[in-house]
Amino acid sequence: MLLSKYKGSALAALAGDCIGAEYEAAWQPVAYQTLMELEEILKNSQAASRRFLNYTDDTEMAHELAKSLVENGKFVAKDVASKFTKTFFTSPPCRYYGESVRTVFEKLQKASPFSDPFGPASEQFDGQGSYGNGSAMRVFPVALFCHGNQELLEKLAALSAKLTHVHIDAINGAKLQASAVEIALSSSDGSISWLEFWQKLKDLIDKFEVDVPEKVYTNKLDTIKELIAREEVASVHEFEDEVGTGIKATEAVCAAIYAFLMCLADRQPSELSSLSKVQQVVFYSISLGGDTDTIGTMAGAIAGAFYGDEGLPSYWLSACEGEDMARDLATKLHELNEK
Ligand code: 8NA
Ligand code: MG
Ligand code: MG
Ligand code: MG
Repeated sequence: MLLSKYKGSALAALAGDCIGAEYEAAWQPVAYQTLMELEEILKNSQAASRRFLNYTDDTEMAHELAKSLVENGKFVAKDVASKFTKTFFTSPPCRYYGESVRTVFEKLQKASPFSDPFGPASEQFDGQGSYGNGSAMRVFPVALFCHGNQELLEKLAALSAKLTHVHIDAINGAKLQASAVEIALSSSDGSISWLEFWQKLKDLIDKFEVDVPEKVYTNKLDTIKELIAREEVASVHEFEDEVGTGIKATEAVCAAIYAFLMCLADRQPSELSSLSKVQQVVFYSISLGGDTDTIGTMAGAIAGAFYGDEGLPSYWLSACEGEDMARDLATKLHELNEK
């Protein structure tokens, strides 16, 4: 069962990125009907003519991080920095990296062999660091690697973030997203209510933000609870106003958590009712619009870790570039964790 959760996390993260990337540039809510039309296309296409969906920076970086953890059996900052940098400069244009992170990789490459892996990130935005969601979008392998050890998870989520993102909101976003995947790995469908899941996240964020003057995550998690408990489902526009779906870690991470918790609370839209739970979370998260590939990949990582890989249809996975790699890395991270 745990192996199914590992595979579910890596594969749903992949599907969320690949499917979400189809709508990334629109920056608009995505209609359920549009998503269900894609579902029909994927379901009915023959293997030979199957629509092929490329993954983006989210998966590319997550897989490099996972490969480094697997190869070294521990987090080695120089190796992760080296892998991130090498793939950045050799990957095709369809990866659509964030606009500012290029500067980090250019500086890392110049200073190769990566003597100061955390230096360039700390110079971003006049020393403020990036608050983009790039730290959280790629963090799920840390949760798979650290399963059962929350202290190590928090440490490695922060360290892996700091290679590109030193802003406290980006670091806390990575810790929160990794923690959500860990809670999902550690619990099972039917054994935890959405409110209990939310409370676990709230207890952690209270700790992460204890010294942060502007408690953005704390406030957004409170808003999320209020929105889910409310009788009428919030419109996507209201969600956008109250929480946000943009490239800031504080927005995209909270949007992914909201989508997962809404489905756990059985408040997902009826238009998606023919789908499995994992599929519903991925589609619902993308429907929120904004940074769709990143919200999709993070919601997928949580949902797959919770429900396992059974609900992921083969016609989804075979349409996604990187299926074999995701499966292989999940299996190896599971083996490592068992040792
Ligand atoms: P990043 O570190 O370059 O941050 C992304 C953007 O956030 C920057 O270019 C800035 O505009 C803004 N930003 C971040 N920190 C600050 C700050 N301290 N002050 C002012 N502005 C700031 O990259 P990242 O890795 O965080 O980005 C991840 C996102 O980029 C993901 O959604 C990923 O999918 C990708 N993305 C690409 C496209 C595209 O079409 N190229 C579109 C959306 C997202
Ligand atoms: Mg992306
Ligand atoms: Mg906004
Ligand atoms: Mg994105």
